[in-house]
This record gives sequence, structure tokens and C-alpha cells, in this order.
Amino acid sequence: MKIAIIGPGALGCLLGALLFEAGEDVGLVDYRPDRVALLRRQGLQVGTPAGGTRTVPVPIGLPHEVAPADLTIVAVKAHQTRAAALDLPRLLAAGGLALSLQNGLGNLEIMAEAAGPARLLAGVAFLGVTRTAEGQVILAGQGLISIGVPAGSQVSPVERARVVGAFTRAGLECRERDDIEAVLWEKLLVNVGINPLTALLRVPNGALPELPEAWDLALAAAFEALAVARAAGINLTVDPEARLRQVCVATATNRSSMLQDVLAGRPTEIEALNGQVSARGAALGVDTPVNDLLTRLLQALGQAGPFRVNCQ
Ligand code: KPL
Repeated sequence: MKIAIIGPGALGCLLGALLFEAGEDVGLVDYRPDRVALLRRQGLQVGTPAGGTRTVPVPIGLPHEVAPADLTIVAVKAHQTRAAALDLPRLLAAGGLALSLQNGLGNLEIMAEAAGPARLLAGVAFLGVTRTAEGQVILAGQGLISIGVPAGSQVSPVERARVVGAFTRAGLECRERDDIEAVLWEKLLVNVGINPLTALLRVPNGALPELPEAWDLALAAAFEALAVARAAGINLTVDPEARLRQVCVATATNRSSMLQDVLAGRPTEIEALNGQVSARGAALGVDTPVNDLLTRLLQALGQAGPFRVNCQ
């Protein structure tokens, strides 16, 4: 299967490398010519926390250089989805599928505006992967990829099975879910708790349950998200506390994607995570004070960059 992956971030690089090693015809898509040149020269580097690293020569190109694909995986940050979606019609071969494996809510709606809903797949990736430098990733926690059909999609069971097969051959645990919207919310619950607090406190995921005040706030954010999900009619049976603890333990040495963004001075996904809980809560009449505050704190953190004093 020809696979294009938009976004050479932590997830895009990891998937690109694993799918390439499994023999898929995979190409990474990037918008930055300087990074394309760098990654062509050095290849992708995949490491483990124990220290072993291997180089994987995954082809990479600008959007017009990558041939239309049977499956295009959108792995950019949520605030880049609109730009990436503009390339979807060109990157999709006739009958090609587009799969979002991004954090947060709102990405599929943007992709549907650009490419229509019929060939879309929704996905949720629970992988503790850290980008240490451009094209260099460490896989700290092996996890699960869930895929399913969002509202309006007409992707057939056979086509879905081909996608699951590609991930499985690449050594990733991948399952098809018929309640993918609930799975997206379940991941959101985890992200709204772990991501902003690890980013504000600059701690790895495993530290969070050890910090009583931060842990309380993380749980409060997750419980608010659960209340919003239920008000929206999503059938979530998850216990937020058990789920957050489980993810913190499974990805203990991992830096959350939001912490990685903050440390690198990049915009964060706060609007697609806690911001979505606040916005949807407001629309449904559910109070979300912790998510409101965390959203504003992360926005303030982003705005403070140019004024920050240097700490030793
Ligand atoms: O999805 C993640 C993220 O960092 O965005 C978790 C699961 C919290 C792993 O770090």
C-alpha cells in the first residue's frame, strides 16, 4: 500500500520509520524545505530509552514531491490541520483514504471540509514517543492505535482491515473500533489532564501522580471532560482516575507532546484539547473552570516567550 504521512513530528517520524521497515511504500510530507534536505541527508533515527538507535532512510518530500497515496496519515499538530488538509485532495490517489491520528477534537471536521467525509478514517494513537531532535525519536511506551469510521465516512470493512494490517505488520498493536468517537474522547480525557500540567511543571508523565496538587488538577480537568462528553451524548464508561494513572505509568519517562512543544518554543495544542472541552462545555451548559484556566495558562505561557528571563 502506498502511504503518505503528513508531518515529520514525533508520531509522523515513528510511523514512517516502522512502516518503511515493514516494507510499505511510505513517504513523509513536510512543508519546510530545510528540514526535507536535512532528513534526506540523515534519515530518521529511532531510539529506545535503553540507548539503542537505528537509522531508517524513509523518503521525504514537499507536498508536491510525494506521489498520491492509497492512505494519507495526517500527523501534524492540531493547529496545522487546516494547512495540511489543503493538500489532501492532491495527496489522495483515486479512492485513497485519509486518516487523522492527531490529538484533540475538530481535526476531522477540518479534513472533511477539504476532502469530503466519505474517505475519512478517525484514529487514536496511544504511543509514548518523544522527538529529541529533527527526525530523531525515542519510543518510550509501546501502545495501541485504534481506528474507526467517523460520521459520514463510507470506508468499507475491507479497506479498514488493510489499514489495520499495515500497522500490525509494522509491529504496532492496532484495533478497529465501532465507537471511535468515544475513543477520541477517552484520549482527550487523558490529554487534558496530563498534557497541560506536565508542560507547565516541566515534568515527565510519570511524575504527575507523585505531585498531589498537580494530580488533583489533572483529575479535575479529566472529570470535567467526562461531564462534557456525557452531555454531548458520548457513551464513556472509562474511570478517569484509573485511566490517567495507567497512562502515566505506561509512559512514565515520556515527555508529553505539549511539554515537548513548550520546551521547543512551538505553539501547543491547548485549543484542540482543553480549549475544546471549554468550548463544547459552554455550548452544552456544563461548567469547566479547570479546563478554562489551564487553557488560558498555556496561552499565557506561549505569549510570554519573548519576555522570559533566562534561568540557570
Ligand atoms: O498523547 C500523549 C501526549 O503526550 O500527547 C500521551 C498519551 C499523554 C503520552 O505522552
